[in-house]
Amino acid sequence: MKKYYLTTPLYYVNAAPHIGHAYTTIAADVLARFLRAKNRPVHLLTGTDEHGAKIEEASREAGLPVQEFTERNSAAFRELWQHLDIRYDDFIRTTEPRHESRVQECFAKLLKSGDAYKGRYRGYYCVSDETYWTETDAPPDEKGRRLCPNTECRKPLQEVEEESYFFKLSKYQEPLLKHYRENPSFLLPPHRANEILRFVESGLQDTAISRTKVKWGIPVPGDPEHTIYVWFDALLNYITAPQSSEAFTEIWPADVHIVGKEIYRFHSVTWPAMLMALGLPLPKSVFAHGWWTVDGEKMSKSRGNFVDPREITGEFGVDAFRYFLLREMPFGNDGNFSLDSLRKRYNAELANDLGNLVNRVVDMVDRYLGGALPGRTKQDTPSLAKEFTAQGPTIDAHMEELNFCGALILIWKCVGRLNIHINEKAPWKLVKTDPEATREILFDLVRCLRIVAGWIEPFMPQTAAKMHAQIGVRQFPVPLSPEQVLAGESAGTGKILKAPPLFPRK
Ligand code: ME8
Repeated sequence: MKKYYLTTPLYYVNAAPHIGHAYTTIAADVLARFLRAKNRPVHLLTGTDEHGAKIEEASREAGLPVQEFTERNSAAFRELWQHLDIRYDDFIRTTEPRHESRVQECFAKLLKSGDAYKGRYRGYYCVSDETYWTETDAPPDEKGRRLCPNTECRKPLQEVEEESYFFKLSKYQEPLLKHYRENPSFLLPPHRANEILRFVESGLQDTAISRTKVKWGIPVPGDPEHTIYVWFDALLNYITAPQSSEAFTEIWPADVHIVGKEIYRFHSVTWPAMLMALGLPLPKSVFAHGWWTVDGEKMSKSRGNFVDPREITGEFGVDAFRYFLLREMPFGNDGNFSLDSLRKRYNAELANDLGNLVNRVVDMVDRYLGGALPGRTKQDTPSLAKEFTAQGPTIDAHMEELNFCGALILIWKCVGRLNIHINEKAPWKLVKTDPEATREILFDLVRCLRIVAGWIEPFMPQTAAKMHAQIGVRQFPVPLSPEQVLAGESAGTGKILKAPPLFPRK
């Protein structure tokens, strides 16, 4: 059975991973966990992009041999993913032999078909973005400098003239436009599609795909004076990672490439054109999410304001960090990160709304039922758990559309509903007159908490596990959907577990 194949970008190893890298990878992990919980076979690929001028320069600045430098920095990404509870299925480094040899094969194939040819490149190059720019893309500013036209970058460009291999991108202009027209869910989210359509309609130029001035790269087969342009090399990772043709057919075509908006063009124009040239099916969609600023400013080396995920998790925990990133900024939009807004959401939504709720319910079961979990009552009257179950399909639809924020908003509406319900029913009063009705209410509340725990598992796996332990879920596999929760109850067994608050107030 074909697996749902999702990917993150391969991150450059020039510097330590920051909140932006964590964001994309957490989003991919959340989607993968959601799908696994639905018993969908999933393949999540991430990795590191290790060749090219940018890495060569950074290793020189660090005073380390480039291999050692990339080794060390790639490991930092893997360690961070472990820390952030990212469960990927494969991690690819572009310096691995499995990748390098297949990149050379692809290059040779394009040479043979005539889709790659030798020429001469004259123009400008941004090392930071590893991007070619033309004279008209980057006119000189008032000081006579040519700066990278990417507004997120604006670094000075290098003037380059060198012999270069080119990829016949121009040939794919019409086929690309046709593909976009016929596959409206290829360019996601829809509000970003126009930018790509305008760009392709305005005319595609052939692009350079090799460098002679950069030594740290994969040699062009049969012409080792040239190394393969880092983007041509890196994009291919999505197909070089599977080791065998069986593994390849299990995952390809990818279901979604999740990328930041600044590399959307590479993924929605260059990459599908490369695949067409290689005679391979195209991914089903490319999803570009927005960018984080920090306290209203762009993150940059000169400002020194890169947010280190470990600093945040050290204070607030891994789950709160994962939750905040996906709750604060709708996936696809831009947003701002600040400790202040993180603290506000932490205290209001995690400590108060959810943490307190779990505490209250566990406490009441302890007090009024001696800690024994309430079992199904005789009538099983219309209950909140049934109302919650009706929300399941909408939450699932949001998740499938990568609308993580929408899903969380809906889940928290349910959490709010539980808090109101407790206040209205006031079990602490009711227990004095009607213990059976109290039991029924507590049974419903525990069931609802089990449903909530299943919904939040993709976002906050540690919290879901703690909730399951506290509310007596001993089944394996743990019930993660409302249907599984409702089907899996054994009446009146087990005990609640009293535990410290899920989210101590900050
Ligand atoms: O571009 N906000 O790697 P990279 C949100 N190697 N996301 C951000 C972000 C921010 N401020 N900053 C970075 C490369 N990201 C290439 C990719 S793929 C074949 C090659 C995230 O290390 C976002 O996902 O610069 C963005 O696309 C990625 O990091 C860029 O990582």
